[in-house]
Amino acid sequence: TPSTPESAAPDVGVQLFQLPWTSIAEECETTLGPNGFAWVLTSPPNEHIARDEWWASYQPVSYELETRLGTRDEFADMVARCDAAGVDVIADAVINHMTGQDAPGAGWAGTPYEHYEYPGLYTAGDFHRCGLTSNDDIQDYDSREQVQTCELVNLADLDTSSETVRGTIVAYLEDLLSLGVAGFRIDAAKHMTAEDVEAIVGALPEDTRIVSEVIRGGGEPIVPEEYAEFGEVFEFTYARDLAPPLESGVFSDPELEGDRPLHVPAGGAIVFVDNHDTERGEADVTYRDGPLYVIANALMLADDYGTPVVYSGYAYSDRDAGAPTDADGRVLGASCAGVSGPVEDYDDGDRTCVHAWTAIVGMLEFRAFAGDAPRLAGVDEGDAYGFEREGRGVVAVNVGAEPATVTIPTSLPAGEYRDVITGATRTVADGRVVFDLEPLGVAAIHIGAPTAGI
Ligand code: ARE
Ligand code: CA
Repeated sequence: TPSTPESAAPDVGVQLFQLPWTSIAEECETTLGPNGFAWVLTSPPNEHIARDEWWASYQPVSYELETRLGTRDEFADMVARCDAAGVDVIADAVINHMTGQDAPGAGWAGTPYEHYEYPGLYTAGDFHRCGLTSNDDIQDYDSREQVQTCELVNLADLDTSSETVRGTIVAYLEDLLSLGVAGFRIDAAKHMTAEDVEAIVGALPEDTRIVSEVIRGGGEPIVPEEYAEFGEVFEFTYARDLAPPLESGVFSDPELEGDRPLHVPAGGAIVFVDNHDTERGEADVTYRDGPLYVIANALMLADDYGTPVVYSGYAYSDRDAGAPTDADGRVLGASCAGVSGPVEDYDDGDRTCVHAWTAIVGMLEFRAFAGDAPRLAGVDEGDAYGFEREGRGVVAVNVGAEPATVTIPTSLPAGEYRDVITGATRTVADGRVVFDLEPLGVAAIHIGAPTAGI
């Protein structure tokens, strides 16, 4: 029986939304590294408008690495400490646009700006003014031209076809690489042509990891596949398919098992249950759903499609509300030490700490042992469902409000196994494993954790 994981390279990432650099460094050392997370996605690291909402981060004023999440030195220290803990840092790169404020102002670090004037960086001629809609805003996502040359919610849209604009962006990304980041989430990639994004990232070292945010929209002409040519992409269809069975209990769906329409090829897909936009929008299952959210994450982490990124943010009742700050507006640090799962009632601003939850950590262990073994056809019994990763592990969930039992045929050797979720003993005998599951329960066993043979 193998006692070391099948996959030498851990692949799971975590998005630590609006967490300060000093806290991310600590999480890398105490939680992410030890539990086998491969990478962390940070919020944007460059100077932004001075406003309290979290989305101030998405309105760049300059490429100075000074934000309410920390200073340049703190960012550099975080990258070094995460790297030493075996965790790559992926920075959120907001390069499609600058600010969306009509009035002039000063950024977080004091840099003055106007809507289309950013001293030392860009002047009015560096921006698209599409002239296709009344206020130059995107109105029709069915129009490629509008989406890529008009403004996303009034955000001054950089002319990324311009060599000088590209050069300025590349210099910013190179600065981050010089501090040791492994790659970038390309924010709003859909709003730049694939050609423009490719030209920009093509100027960076070949091993730079690129993950483009291109939200798949029903029938829209711009699709993630265009951006999968030169990097990875977030596959939004995955979360959309994952959620409905959690409500209905009907899992036997060919779209979940095998053939996946509207999904980019697995090798280039980053999958997630939710992210900072979808938890405030389209996602049906979020931290608010407690155990159901655990189930969604467990199914994703057990799956053989794509590279998962776990989302870890903070509780809110106002969708615009930023993370809690000190009197100077700096976001307060937070530690996830000792957080073992979701709680019933969150106060606004509480960190969810999803990456520290026992079940998530257990599923990372499962995933490491599952390696690249294929996902076998599942067994759907009432509100319970489970499947095997061939010869490597078995996972089961119960989305119902009553206890449930599901029997899953398995090729795992007969014996007793430690359930990585509950710590209970689960028995494989006669080529099957019978899981007795709590209401909204999860169970998972893998070949690396037998407790006894039979
Ligand atoms: C804020 C205010 C606006 C104001 C603007 C300028 O909310 O009212 O006009 O500032 O002052 C985030 C927030 C926005 C915020 C923005 C800037 O979500 O509310 O605007 O920051 O501060 C599209 C894009 C996709 C984008 C989503 C939000 O295609 O790239 O919209 N996602 C990324 C980030 C966001 C961020 C931005 C981009 C901007 O993840 O957090 O915005 O940097 C269909 C389409 C999608 C489309 C979606 C929503 O599904 O298929 O492509 O997503 O509709 O419109
Ligand atoms: Ca654009």
